[in-house]
Amino acid sequence: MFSSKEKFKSAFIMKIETQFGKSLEESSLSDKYAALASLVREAMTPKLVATNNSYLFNKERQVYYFSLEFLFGKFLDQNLIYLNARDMCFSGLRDLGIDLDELIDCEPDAGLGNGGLGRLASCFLDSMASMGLPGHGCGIRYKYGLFSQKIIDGYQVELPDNWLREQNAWEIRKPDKAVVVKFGGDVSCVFDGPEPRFVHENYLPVLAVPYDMPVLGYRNQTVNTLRLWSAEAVNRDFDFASFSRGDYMSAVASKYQVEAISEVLYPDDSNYQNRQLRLKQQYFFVSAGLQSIIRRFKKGGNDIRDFSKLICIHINDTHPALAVPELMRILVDDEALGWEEAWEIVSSSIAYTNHTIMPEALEKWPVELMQEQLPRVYMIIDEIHRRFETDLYAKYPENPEKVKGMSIIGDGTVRMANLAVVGSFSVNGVAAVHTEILKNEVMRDLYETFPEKFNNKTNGITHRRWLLKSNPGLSDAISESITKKWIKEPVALKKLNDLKDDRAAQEKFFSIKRACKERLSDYVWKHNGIKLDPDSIFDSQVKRIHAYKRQLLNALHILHLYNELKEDPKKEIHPHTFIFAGKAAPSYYYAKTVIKFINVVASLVDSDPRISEMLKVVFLENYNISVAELVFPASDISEQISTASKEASGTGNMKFMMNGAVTLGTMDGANIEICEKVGQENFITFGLSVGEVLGYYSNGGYNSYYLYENDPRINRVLNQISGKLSSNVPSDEFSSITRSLLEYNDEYFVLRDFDSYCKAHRLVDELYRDRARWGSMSIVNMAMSGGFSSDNTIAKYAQEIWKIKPVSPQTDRG
Ligand code: 26Q
Repeated sequence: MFSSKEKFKSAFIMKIETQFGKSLEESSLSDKYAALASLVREAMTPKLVATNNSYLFNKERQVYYFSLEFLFGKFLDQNLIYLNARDMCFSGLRDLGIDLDELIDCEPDAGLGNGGLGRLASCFLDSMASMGLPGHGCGIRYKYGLFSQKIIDGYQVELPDNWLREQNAWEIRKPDKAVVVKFGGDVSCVFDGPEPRFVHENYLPVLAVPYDMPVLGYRNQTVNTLRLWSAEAVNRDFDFASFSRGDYMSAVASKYQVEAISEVLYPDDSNYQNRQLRLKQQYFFVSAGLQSIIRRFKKGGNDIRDFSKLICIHINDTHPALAVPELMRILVDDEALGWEEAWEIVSSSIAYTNHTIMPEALEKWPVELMQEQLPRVYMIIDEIHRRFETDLYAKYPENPEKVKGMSIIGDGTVRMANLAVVGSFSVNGVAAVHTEILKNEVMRDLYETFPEKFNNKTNGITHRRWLLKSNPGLSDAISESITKKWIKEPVALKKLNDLKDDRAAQEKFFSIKRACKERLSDYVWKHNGIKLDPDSIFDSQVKRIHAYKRQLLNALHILHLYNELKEDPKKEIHPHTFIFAGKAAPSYYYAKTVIKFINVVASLVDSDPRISEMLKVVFLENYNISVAELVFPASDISEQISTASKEASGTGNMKFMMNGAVTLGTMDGANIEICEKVGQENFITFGLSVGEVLGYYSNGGYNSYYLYENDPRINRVLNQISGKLSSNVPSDEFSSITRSLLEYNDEYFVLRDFDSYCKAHRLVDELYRDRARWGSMSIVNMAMSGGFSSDNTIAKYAQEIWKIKPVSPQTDRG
């Protein structure tokens, strides 16, 4: 970044003076952070320009990853590492009496995502840039990211996440690249030429202004772009027409109505209200993104007929599925192509990833809402639907039910998953078992109709963020023992297998793990005022709170363990710290009750001095990327306990494994592949299989009440939670939990898997006491984790779906 430390120091001081008009001494911590971040961004700019130029004139295919979510976390530390400038900055700042780590902490997390899907998008951008691949992101610049969570008296309370309060050092506003997106209005057909034309009038124009964020490749020449769109009123200040009519208030109101589109990220919640704004968000960024891609495409001197040869649009779940009709609209209405020609282009440019198999989570939009907000786009969806249905009736004349099931419009709604499958050339699931369930269950008929489109791409995570950056101690030790090759080629981690039974290597690993536990304990002490014991087993379940992820199973087991310890004063277990973290959607009552339940169990355990020597439960507030980066390195056990068949893949499982934790998990999602890679002996599994769960769903035969009556452990914990667990909790506090388990026959098989889960925990205790055994398990997990680097996943997307190759930016400026 700078040729010498001295040059860096003077540039830093100069930056503070010019940016803030202050001397170094007068500047605050956040001034110093902002100055350093600007310097780093400036250092990336020449590469950004060179990368863009090489893409513009290079006739190679490029991919645009469309996602409503990108969950990056902080940038500064990572960018310094990628630029190979961290050590120099650290020492230069130390000379000036500044602690780099304090500056790094100053940056707010970019939390523009809910969880797995959003983080996956960020990992993918990281891998694309680090592999020199021409791949960009396209999303929304939400003013507020996912809500920030406080735990007050054991309950979740939501606060706005105002991450843009201070200037965002990483973005570049590009007002000259703004485009207009149209909402509402009327469409008429005009016959004034050889072909009829559709004219859209009386619409509400919304200005989409791009903010570009640089996505830096690891120590290479590539800097790709994440383009985030912000909604503004077309006339920024006022609608002068209404202003001059004296209608000041409605002019102001309309400005806020427009800006609301990019105001806030929606929490993952299938029962959400105010759907209209979410639909507008989807169309807003899809339309803006496609318009800007086409503008740039033409600027490169390309013919629109070559679009699919040079461009691939990847849609992250169905949230951007309006790309299908919107690209049709642009090609037919704006570019005057015929329908068939346009359809050929669209359906060979768009690829779709599905992230859920839960039918109730598949997106559907009411037809009236679409007609009202997106009249022209709806006409196009209707035409795609009509043509598809006609083909299907010809193919399955004897089976109208089958045709109806696959239709794009049905029951007064637009079915986004069907639209996405029909309009794309590739449909992928995110783990082998998930793809099989899609093909054989959820999308069986669509798979039969388009078998060639379906493929699997098991998720991955960037080892650069989740090991190199977040666990520097472990990274250094790995590099010392197997060289640094793994950083560029993560499968090289496999060499660690040679050390699995090396006692010295194991002890080195344990001492690093201990240091990571101390680091997390310091954080918990500072933020939660709770003391953790770094010599205990750290057993973590960190992820969104959802019934199918079964945080409840974990909490019920802890309550049972408490009962056992209480009952038998001679019983001893290795001291155990159960760590929970995660947010519940604000309107998801059941999930919020589970949070309260965990916190009540935590206090119960704490209230007994003898038991609290062996058992500790903590719920970490406000789980986000920065908290995740402390938890993964510090954990011994990774709880991945979803009901088999429900977790599409999971990616936290991979982050734990990479940091040497052993998985305690069901045979679900990517757990199955992790278990295959590390071997049964290095993975602790329990519970029903996918086949058994699906069998129960289709044939019945499960009776949760029977287990309640016949398993005394279950009987006891359920009676406890419907009685008085704590003096300040009303006795019906947890009735939604007991009802879900007993009255609704335990949809997620919590009680069915309880016994097996308890046994798995006993095994954990036994294995952990055998240090050599545990050390070996941990090392094998790290060694095999390279296979789950998103570099491998992206290599497969690039080869098998996108057909893109690395492009080397032409630069001699470093
Ligand atoms: C829905 C309606 C309204 C507003 C928001 C939403 C919404 C938002 C986010 C629905 C779903 C999501 C996110 C889903 C998600 O993160 N799925 C996870 O994706 C991971 C990456 O593929 C998988 O590893 C996980 O298994 C899957 O749960």
